[in-house]
Amino acid sequence: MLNRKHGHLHGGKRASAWGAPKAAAVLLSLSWALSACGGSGGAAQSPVGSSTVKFTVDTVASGLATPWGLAFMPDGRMLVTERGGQLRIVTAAGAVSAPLPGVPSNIAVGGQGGLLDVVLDPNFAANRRVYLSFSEAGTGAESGTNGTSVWRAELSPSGTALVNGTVIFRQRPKVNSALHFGSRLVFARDGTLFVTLGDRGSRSTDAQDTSNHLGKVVRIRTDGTVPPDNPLASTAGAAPEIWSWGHRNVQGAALHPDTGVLWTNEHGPQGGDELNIDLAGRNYGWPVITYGCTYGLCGKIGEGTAKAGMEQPVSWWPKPSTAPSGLMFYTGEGFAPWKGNAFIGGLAGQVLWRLTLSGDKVASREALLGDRGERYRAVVQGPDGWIYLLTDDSNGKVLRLRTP
Ligand SMILES: [Ca+2]
Repeated sequence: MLNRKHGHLHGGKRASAWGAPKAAAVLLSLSWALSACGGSGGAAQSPVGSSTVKFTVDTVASGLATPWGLAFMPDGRMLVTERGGQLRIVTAAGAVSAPLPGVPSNIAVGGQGGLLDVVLDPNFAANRRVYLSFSEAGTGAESGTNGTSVWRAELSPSGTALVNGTVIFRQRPKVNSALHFGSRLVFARDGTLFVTLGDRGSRSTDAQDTSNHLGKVVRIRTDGTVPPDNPLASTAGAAPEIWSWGHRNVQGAALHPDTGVLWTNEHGPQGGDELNIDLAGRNYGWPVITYGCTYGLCGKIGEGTAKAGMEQPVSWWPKPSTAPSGLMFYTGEGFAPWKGNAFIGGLAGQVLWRLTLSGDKVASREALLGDRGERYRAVVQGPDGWIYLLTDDSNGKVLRLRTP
């Protein structure tokens, strides 16, 4: 039962998905079937299957309060954020540290907001720099509002605190909302930092308005300044940090290992979650074009699914929405058949997606771990070549997938 595989992506120029009602039914039935198989319990479990690989799921750590971001340090330990505002160190053996002091003091915790992603500087071994994204509470005239910000700090020599913390980026404008903070942090190969942002669930035109940071991916230097080759750096009236726009809520991002190009995934409307190749100066359509419909009554959104000058997703998810979070391209040796595959966590979908790629196209898509009933927030390749996941729960876990 576990060795079944989803159908293949349809060809053609338009974005494709397993979007036909029949395919959606297959997805549903598979996920239902998976839920009836397998079991869990204990730190290490019996090998479970995919169409190509048997693997074991280890619970490395548990008891994490809604973990959101995970970054491996050179010594193999992990920095893990908890949405409530704590940054902890988790060892490979599963020991969880006390919260590290030195995180931002004005985190707006609530709804989807809080302490979110974490990434190490590419030169961490020398400069000990750590970057955190978080929803920052407004003060003064901005009291009652919030927005995604990026905190740069250094891990102290003893490794027990962050020091010299400072905000290097603030999403403008701050909004009174608990929704759509985006918030993945990814270093480009040139040392600039991508920050993915959401539309804050606010005015629908914001994601198309390049004078603000709502519904954008931005690219900054680590001192917060703007790289002069950003696509709108010389455009009057534009926010110069912008890399791409027309996004709804981007919660997965990674560089393609062969090309170095940024790929992102985002929460679309109902039946409109997307995977995109995220290129400079491109408009990804929200809310003018999109797949899917409004949550609730499934009302029409925008003008349709395609428009000149707006990008199509590489792949998208029909109803039921999977709610993608986290993105990782596998480059390790432990899962040799999976080399080059993309992995995406599903929150509402409660699966780990494995996508096979053919160049810039998605060739197939397989749902893993559907038997566990867990929401997958982040997916990261460990230095040991295994796949690490964060589960989105008040008793959140670090999981490790390894071959038996
Ligand atoms: Ca789009």
